[in-house]
Amino acid sequence: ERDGLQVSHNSNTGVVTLSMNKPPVNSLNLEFLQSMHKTLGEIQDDQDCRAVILTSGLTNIFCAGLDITEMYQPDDKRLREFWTSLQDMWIRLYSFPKTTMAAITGHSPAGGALLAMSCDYRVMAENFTIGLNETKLGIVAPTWFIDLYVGILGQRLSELALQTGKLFTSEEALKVGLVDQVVPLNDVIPTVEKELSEWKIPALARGMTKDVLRRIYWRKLQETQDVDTESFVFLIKQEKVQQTLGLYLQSLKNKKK
Ligand code: CO8
Repeated sequence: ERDGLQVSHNSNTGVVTLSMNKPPVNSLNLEFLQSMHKTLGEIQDDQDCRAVILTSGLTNIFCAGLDITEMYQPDDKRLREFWTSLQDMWIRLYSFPKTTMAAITGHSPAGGALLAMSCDYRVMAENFTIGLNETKLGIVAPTWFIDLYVGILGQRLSELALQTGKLFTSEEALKVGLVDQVVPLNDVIPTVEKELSEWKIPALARGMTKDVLRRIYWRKLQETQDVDTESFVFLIKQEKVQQTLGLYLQSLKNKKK
């Protein structure tokens, strides 16, 4: 256990389970993104690892997405660093040469959905939600989030879901192909493990095929990282955006009262 991440290695199967464990909701702040980036790098270099299960150690939450407090009334330098860390972490996860499967054991909005969509296979527990709900917060999902969505859902469904900031229930997500299986909560990990055991595919061929399919997307971001950061910063600094983010944060806090 280190920096909100728990890594466990099964030496029989070569499967590493990477469990996000940052209460209360696994929100992705600067430090957490950096630690995910670093840990993924270590797993990538681990010769004994052939596949990764990305999951959560928290009840009811896979990942609540980007930490909204990083974007609300931000410090300029930190805001840029935050976004660059997200870009770097995403490039690493999306281009990961080993098999990656998401065990979605709770809600998975926005950046949480991005993590899940970047894996090769997704198993989700019943009765949670997943999707890119950015417009509901008054912000815009970046092109590279949208590219992933379109690749999975197709143009028409993406247009509808992205504009309305729709969160799909697990059952809806299964129907539209956003996740590959929906099972009771306790069956999520065993189902992923079973699926992995069935992926007995020569690693080099599988890895190269994944690379062919994915490299245009992560390279596109890699080549435009600075521009992408500037447009993120520009949007976040809009007064209207700040107001909406503030209200959204407040509404999360008021829920309890
Ligand atoms: N960031 C920061 N804090 C959060 C976040 C978050 N994403 N989500 C929840 N929290 C906080 C809450 O404010 C609350 O704080 P406190 O205890 O101080 O009141 C605490 O975490 C617990 O939250 P809840 O009480 O709401 O916990 P629940 O278990 O009832 O619900 C949910 C969990 C479903 C995850 C719920 O908290 C939720 O819906 N959160 C918001 C999720 C969301 O909309 N995330 C989107 C973030 S934006 C993003 O990821 C992509 C941005 C793309 C870039 C845009 C470019 C401009």
